[in-house]
Amino acid sequence: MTRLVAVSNRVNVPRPRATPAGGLAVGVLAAIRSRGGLWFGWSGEVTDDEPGAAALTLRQDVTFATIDLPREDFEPYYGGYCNGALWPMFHYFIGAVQYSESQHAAYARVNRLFAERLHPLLRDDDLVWVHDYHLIPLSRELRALGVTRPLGFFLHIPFPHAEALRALPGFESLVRDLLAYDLVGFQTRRDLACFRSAVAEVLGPGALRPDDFVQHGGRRTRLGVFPIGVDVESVQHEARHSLSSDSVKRMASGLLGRRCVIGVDRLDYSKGLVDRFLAYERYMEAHPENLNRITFLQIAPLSRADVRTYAKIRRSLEQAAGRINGRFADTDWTPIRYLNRNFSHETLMGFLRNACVGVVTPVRDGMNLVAKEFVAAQDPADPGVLVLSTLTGAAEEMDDALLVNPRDPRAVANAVHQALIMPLDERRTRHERLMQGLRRDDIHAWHGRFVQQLQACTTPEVVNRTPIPIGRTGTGSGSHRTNVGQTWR
Ligand code: ADQ
Repeated sequence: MTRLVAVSNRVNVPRPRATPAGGLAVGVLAAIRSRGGLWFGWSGEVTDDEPGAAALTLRQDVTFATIDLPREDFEPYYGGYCNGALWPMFHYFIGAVQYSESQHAAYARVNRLFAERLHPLLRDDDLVWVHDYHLIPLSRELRALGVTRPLGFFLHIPFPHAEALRALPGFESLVRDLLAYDLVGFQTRRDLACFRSAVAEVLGPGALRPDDFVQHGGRRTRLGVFPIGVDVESVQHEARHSLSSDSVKRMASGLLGRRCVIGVDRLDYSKGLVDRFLAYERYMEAHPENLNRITFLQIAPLSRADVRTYAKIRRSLEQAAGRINGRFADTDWTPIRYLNRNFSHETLMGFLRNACVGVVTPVRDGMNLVAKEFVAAQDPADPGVLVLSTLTGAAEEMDDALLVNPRDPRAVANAVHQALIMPLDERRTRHERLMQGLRRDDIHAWHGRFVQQLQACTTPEVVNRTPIPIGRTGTGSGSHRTNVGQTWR
């Protein structure tokens, strides 16, 4: 079987008791584990030296190949161009986009470094699958090194319409770089349609061919929709199993018989957390009879804490939670329990199972795996209800959730109320239908379909036959390396 080489900004080498990986990491690992292969990316360390060859670690048929990043490039690449320009632009926070030429140049340098360190590891029949917005120009850099084999790219976040994207300096090269891949995958049909609008803007509508192909400069790029899913059996198992764990028992007993409304998100402005708190305040205003009978648990571990916009959203949330709790709390009850903590995935699934309403209300999200995990974690005999933002990719598939506009506090408050009073029959019917979708488009279907389509791309040419040495190789001396502690991609 051909080997799968996955490339992402951050590689999470599994370690006992490590902090949990985000949605991307879970999906990538599932893909490589299904056929064996290599996962290449950043180690989480920065160095003052010239970054050396990739360090290789073998774990259960997966080779993890990691490189350090130059200290001077890391911040302008990661906090700067990736998360200060691309992330807000792709999530339609156009006013928050901070573009700088020097950050853009660091982005280009890091992508070149990725290509240079990855290239010697490639074998002639590898399938190369690149993940997410950090690595859009990797295609161009690999092509410049003579790589002609099929390259696939999957965008985990939304793709904005050309009308928005046009505001980003240099957007044309992002579009051209994406077209240097053979297969480009998106989460939803909407994202694909937006990418087509960007192709038409840059190359003219003539480049768009029927059946989702783009023809340009002698190359044909296939476009496709591959909605990421969850491992349904594994989530169900974790949710059941963790009910007897200490953390989940403590969570359940801390509710003192109250019903639980839950939100679980990375702390990110795209997740709509302030609007969610305000909507919950609206719910409490409208239903004083339920004060002291419901607890809203919001788990939001910090991410990208060094990026300015993230520090701001954190402050806004703390203020909103403090004000709302001050207004409604009683001596024996806190309406909103707000935790900036990571939990193991299994514990989280137990929390989701114990909740009767899941509130997933991002103002923009590529997919949102928590929505799917909430449904999969429920007890089918007495399932909870999902309140889901129409602005998530998940909403395209999950119309048996209660779909809401996350910016409309009255609509969200009404949906929370409807969820709390929904009769058992209706909850079961909705849950059953949602589960059918989750099983059909699970994590295995996601990577299986992508890899199959990548394999169907042009026959690859021989590039390099160097076998991969296994074992840890040096990458710059310890004293010059700094772990900058990024757990989330
Ligand atoms: P994220 O923005 O990270 O992913 P999401 O899809 O919700 O968002 O995935 C988060 C994952 O992290 C889930 O599996 C969740 O269980 C886990 N998680 C969240 N909070 C946690 C906590 N406190 N402790 C432990 N685990 C936690 C990006 C895109 C999404 C897209 C995914 C996958 O932004 O739109 O769905 O990639 O493609």
